[in-house]
Amino acid sequence: MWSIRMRASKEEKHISGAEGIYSEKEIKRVLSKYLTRALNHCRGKPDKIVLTIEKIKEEIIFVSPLKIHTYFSDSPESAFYFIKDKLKSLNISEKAIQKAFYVIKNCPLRGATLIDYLSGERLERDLQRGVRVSRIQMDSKKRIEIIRKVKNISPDPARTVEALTIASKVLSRKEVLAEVCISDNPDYTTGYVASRDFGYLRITNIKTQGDNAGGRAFFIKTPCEIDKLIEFLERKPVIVK
Ligand code: PML
Repeated sequence: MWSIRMRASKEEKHISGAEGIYSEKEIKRVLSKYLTRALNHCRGKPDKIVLTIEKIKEEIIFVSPLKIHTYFSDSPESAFYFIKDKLKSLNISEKAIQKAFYVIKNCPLRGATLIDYLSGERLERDLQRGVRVSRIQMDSKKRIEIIRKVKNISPDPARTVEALTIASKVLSRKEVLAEVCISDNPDYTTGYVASRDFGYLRITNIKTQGDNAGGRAFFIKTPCEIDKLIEFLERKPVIVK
């Protein structure tokens, strides 16, 4: 199997990205799909596109997808209070929640920020980049099943599948208590909060249309071996099945 990744940027600023695990015979098709995506993004035309095709040499592990639910919020304010409630039910502190939202809204990162669930301290080694969850794929049958399930409620079912794949890998680690995600796409106003307890909880109107700010925060139960966790999130091949 092969890991294929795409990253498009303009003047070093992130425009779009995609990735998956594929068989050799799928490489050509996927490259063309990723290129089309890189060149046609609402954040603008990139001046650099990096495509990485890497043979996977280590064992692939399989994890289950989180259960999907949707909460229909009517404004970013009510979305925020809803998320806060959910995170507090997991004993995540007010300080940690405020920090996560501050980073998501003010620090454009390629990857996610890792937040200590009590102190609110940022735990990732590279504060400019964050932690990029990589080497992931949704099993093709599962993908069809999930697309069918969300096609009437998600404006972009493929995006929902991608995000669910990331959240399912991330929450397969017991050190991670929860994830919050707001899309950095100005046209995509549905985000989510996820945990093993309440699943993948999509939230409409998490931000207003046209807002470029977005990102991911993972709440980490400390003490933990942070380097091992980062290595898993960035390098371990995982198929969600
Ligand atoms: C959903 O519709 O399920 C939410 C997906 C959030 C996607 C975040 C992103 O743009 O990558």
